[in-house]
Amino acid sequence: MSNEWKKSVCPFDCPDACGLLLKVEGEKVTAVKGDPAHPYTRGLLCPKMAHYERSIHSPRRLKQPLVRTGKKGAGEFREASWQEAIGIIGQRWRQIIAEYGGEAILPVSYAGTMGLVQRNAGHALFHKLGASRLERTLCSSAKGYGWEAVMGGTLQAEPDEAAKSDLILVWGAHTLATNIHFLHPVRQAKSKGAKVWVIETHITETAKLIADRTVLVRPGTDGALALGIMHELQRQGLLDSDFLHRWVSGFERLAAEVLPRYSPAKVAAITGVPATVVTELAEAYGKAAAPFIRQGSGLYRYGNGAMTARLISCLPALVGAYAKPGGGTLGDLSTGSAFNTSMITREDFIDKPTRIVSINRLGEALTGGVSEPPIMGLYVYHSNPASVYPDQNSVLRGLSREDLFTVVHERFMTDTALYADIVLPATTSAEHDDAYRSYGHYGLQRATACIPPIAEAKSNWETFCLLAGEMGFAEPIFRQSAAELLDQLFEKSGSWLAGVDWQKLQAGEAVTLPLPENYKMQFRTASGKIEIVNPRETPELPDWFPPYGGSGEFSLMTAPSLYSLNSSFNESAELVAKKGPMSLTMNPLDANRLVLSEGQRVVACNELGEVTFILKIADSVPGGVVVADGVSWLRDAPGRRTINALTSQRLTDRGKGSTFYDTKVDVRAENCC
Ligand SMILES: Nc1nc2c(c(=O)[nH]1)N[C@H]1C(S)=C(S)[C@@H](COP(=O)(O)OP(=O)(O)OC[C@H]3O[C@@H](n4cnc5c(=O)[nH]c(N)nc54)[C@H](O)[C@@H]3O)O[C@H]1N2
Ligand SMILES: Nc1nc2c(c(=O)[nH]1)N[C@H]1C(S)=C(S)[C@@H](COP(=O)(O)OP(=O)(O)OC[C@H]3O[C@@H](n4cnc5c(=O)[nH]c(N)nc54)[C@H](O)[C@@H]3O)O[C@H]1N2
Ligand code: SF4
Ligand SMILES: [Mo]
Repeated sequence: MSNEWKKSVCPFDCPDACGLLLKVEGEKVTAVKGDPAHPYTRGLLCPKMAHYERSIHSPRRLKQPLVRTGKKGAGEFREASWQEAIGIIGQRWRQIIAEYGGEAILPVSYAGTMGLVQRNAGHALFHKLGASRLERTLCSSAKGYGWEAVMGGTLQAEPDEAAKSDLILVWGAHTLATNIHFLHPVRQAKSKGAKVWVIETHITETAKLIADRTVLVRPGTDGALALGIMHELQRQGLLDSDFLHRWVSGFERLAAEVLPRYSPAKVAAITGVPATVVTELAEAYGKAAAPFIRQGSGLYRYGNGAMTARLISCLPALVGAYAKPGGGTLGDLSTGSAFNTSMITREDFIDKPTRIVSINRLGEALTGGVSEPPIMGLYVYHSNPASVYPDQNSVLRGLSREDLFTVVHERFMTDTALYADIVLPATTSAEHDDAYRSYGHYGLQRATACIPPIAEAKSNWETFCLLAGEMGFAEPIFRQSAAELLDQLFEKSGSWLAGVDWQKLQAGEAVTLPLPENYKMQFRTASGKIEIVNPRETPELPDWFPPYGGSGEFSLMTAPSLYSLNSSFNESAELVAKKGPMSLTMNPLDANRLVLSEGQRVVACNELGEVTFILKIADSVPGGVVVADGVSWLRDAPGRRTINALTSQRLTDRGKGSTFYDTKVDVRAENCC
């Protein structure tokens, strides 16, 4: 029996995209470790992936297609062959298209796998069907929008730059849980004397681990804090005037029209950050030789998220940080332009433009909130809407519709799969071919299947090829393998990709997209300058305005858990046990006032729903804030609902993003009133 360590890549939606080594014995993966040869992840794995082999070979894996026999959501199914399941889907789709037109079918997918082929696998088929299109703005589109409004397509700092910084602001990022490898450059910088400030809504485990200073802001007020820092940089004479003069447009107008309104006292009143701390933070930022800002996504999931991103993107410009080795900012890297993914997504298959449905409003769309035709067919792959999309009650109402034909392609029986008419079993990354880029570093790596599919599981790509055959589509793309598609993708992509070490890439080793010299200073904007004033935006100048808020007493933080990734890894009893029961953490003074005690069942509620949690009390959480630990499956919920029964379908100011954190709740004992 062969027994070797094979290179692979972590497929999950995490900025780190770790290099993996999978120990393969016969047809089994028996162990997993980090690949020490990976230039950025350097052999370290997070706790979620330490036993990936147990997910791959979990007894809970879906093994064959299933056909619903009970009520929607009851989880009653019979086994079926692939041939039967594909036949049923084809027959129902043909009926729906005949009666309502192609737009009555909606594909729903997000980021269960980040692979270039498997993630984008459905687009070609759904374009051929004339289906509605999904606007995939669930994660951090407001953050991207705000960056682009100021910086255009400028490349962001690669993470290891932070090692050369003397001041790192970790701004709304739970790095220990969500981006563990960024701790490496942080530690290197700290060993050379750098200071780390964490800007958060509560004292996270990340803050406890790395922060020299922790600044707690009122949720959704970071834009005002950024303006306060800018006000103080100007007042204290810490601006880089040469840089501003040469590379920035609009600072004079910002200084004249906006900054006077953001004195430290005013900013303290908005943000809750003491005026003296605003002054000290500005002083530290302005005096640092090379300040670096690591932006998470939490602070942008608010009604004012895109504007917050615009404001924070301006900060480095005021002190010329983009010009300094170790300075600048890293939010999300958009390396997508390196790849000609239209070869896979095949927009050219769209006959006439079809309806676009927001992922953040799936609940509304499934319950009548769309123009004609109604959505009658739903195809969900590598996503778990019932758990992770906002307004769970609305999503579940939609999924419960007896007249909605739902197909779910999954690795496990998720909350969403329970509502399917047809469940199809999916492969894990160990069983299919793909290539992975990252949104947290400039690496790229190809991974080849290490073991055959478990039972009857099929990859996304194979499944869509079968469906294309069933629907009679003869385009050559539907007869190609994922490996062939990857070969073509690499061959036909642009000049950026041409710069990588080709042999290494094809051999499955990690490569890095080459960065031009002085890349942070090549401003890819319309004017070639950093656009603090942007004539294409309304308002032209960035300013702060409040988030949506709501009538509840507490701001609800839906903080990422160390032991799950969105809803993934909840299939593991071991990781769920490590996470512990679904908890809500509250400040001791608030708990006293509400006469609530540690360990009791409490209900958080607002106009959208009610969720039962087990109460934890800790002074790491300030008054007026409550913190929930990640996303759980309904099965593990002490009440009938999980966190997203409280979050809303409202969109961000720009970028059509989600507003998960812009959520207010009241909290009471479960058995009262
Ligand atoms: N373990 C684990 N890793 C993950 C994930 C996971 O669920 N678990 N999810 C993955 C995905 S899809 C993503 S997009 C990334 C996200 O990674 P992050 O950006 O780190 O996570 P976020 O959920 O966006 O929130 C980060 C922090 O923002 C804080 N925050 C919330 N509101 C505000 C605010 O108004 N101001 C400030 N300053 N801070 C605020 C929250 O308290 C939280 O600690 O992580 C990825 N990695
Ligand atoms: N309350 C709250 N909600 C959130 C967030 C939050 O911070 N708070 N975070 C949001 C963010 S940032 C994001 S990005 C979204 C993530 O939302 P999703 O992308 O839907 O992520 P997951 O919930 O992890 O679900 C992915 C599913 O894909 C399946 N899967 C994995 N690989 C494959 C494959 O190759 N093929 C198929 N067919 N299936 C596969 C997994 O088993 C898993 O059930 O959630 C969002 N929801
Ligand atoms: S989830 Fe992130 S940190 Fe963990 S192994 Fe995957 S890429 Fe690495
Ligand atoms: Mo995300």
